[in-house]
Amino acid sequence: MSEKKLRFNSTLIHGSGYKDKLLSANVPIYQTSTFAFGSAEDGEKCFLGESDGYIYTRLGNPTIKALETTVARLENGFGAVATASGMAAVNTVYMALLEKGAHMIGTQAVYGPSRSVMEEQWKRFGVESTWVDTTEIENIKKAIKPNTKVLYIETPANPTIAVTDLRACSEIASQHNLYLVVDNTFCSPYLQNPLDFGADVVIHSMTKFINGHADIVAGMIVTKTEEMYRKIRPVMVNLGGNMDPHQAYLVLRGLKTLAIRIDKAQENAMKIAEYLEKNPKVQWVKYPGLKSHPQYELAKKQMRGPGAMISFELKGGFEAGKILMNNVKLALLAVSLGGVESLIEHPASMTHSKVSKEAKLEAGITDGLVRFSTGIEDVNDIIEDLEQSLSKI
Ligand code: LCS
Repeated sequence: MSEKKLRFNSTLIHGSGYKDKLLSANVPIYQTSTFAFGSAEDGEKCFLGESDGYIYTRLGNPTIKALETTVARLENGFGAVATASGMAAVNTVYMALLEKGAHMIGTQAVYGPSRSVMEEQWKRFGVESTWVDTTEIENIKKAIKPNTKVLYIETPANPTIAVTDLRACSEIASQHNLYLVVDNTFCSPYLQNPLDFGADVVIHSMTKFINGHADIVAGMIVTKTEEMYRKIRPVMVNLGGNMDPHQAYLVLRGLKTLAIRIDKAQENAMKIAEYLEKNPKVQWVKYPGLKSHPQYELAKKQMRGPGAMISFELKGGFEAGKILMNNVKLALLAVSLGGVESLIEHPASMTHSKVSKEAKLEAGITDGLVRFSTGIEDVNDIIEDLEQSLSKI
């Protein structure tokens, strides 16, 4: 790796700094669980942290390390910890930063399991949580208690595409001594770098835009400081939520085209959002690139582009949603997001079905809400497909 700090698009390709004797163009897959030591002394040095040798893949592996280095650089962080899934990243962070008697404030409309695991599982261990509409900063201030330790933000949020002010959250977090954790999955580091706005930790489901090809599940935690990295890494290692080397190889491959994939997907998304906004079957459209988005100006300030995720409400509610889902032919009726293929889903009955009805309504997840993850197909084909399926309603 040269000393020169590479720009974003070059970091996507060369950011791992990996080089071996054979000068292989790609980071090899070190498909091994364990690494032999040259001698007892070498082994001792590895365990004492006095050498950068590898011990055991759950603790570290060169393929995984290459991915961690690249994503840490893309997020302007000190270091990164790769995990088996986005949820492994979320739970590792919860475990590292919260304990019995501690309280967390989170964005009301987050990815369903990030909230339900807190309310159903972590609660059993004495961790309290309050979920508020974080687009209104006053709601966060009101929810702070003496035992609040973490402010957990998802922006744009899944599935409402609501945008929360990162700078304002970081100010509150520092005033009240809270850790600010941001799930940056919907943007990827190409569109938003929460650590630059004062966040302490960034989480990614790399299953989505970072990998981008709907062929693996993976997660990443990026920390701003070395101290935070040292707090989180052992939790991942001991919890056992590590990534697999083959998974890391695939993400490294997908990551290389992150910028060109998102450029194309968000160009498509803008046209689709404009089309949907004019369609008489549609009540409203939420897309940060539309002036009608409630946080349009804020999104322009903290995001480098509006992204590829759109949500919209059908006038005909649940029934209309079902008709739409059953008639689309190009977009896949599927959960997940951020891949090269367009996906359409119905949060109320799919991703957020485990969230209580009251919590769903409070968070704006209505029965007629549709979430669209824009792919990189020809936009005319996507719009024609939506047109023919919306006409069936
Ligand atoms: N954070 C966000 C914002 C997500 O959208 C997801 C998954 C996760 C974390 C968890 O990541 P995973 O463990 O799946 O890698 N979101 C999904 C969704 O909207 N549909 O299916 C999965």
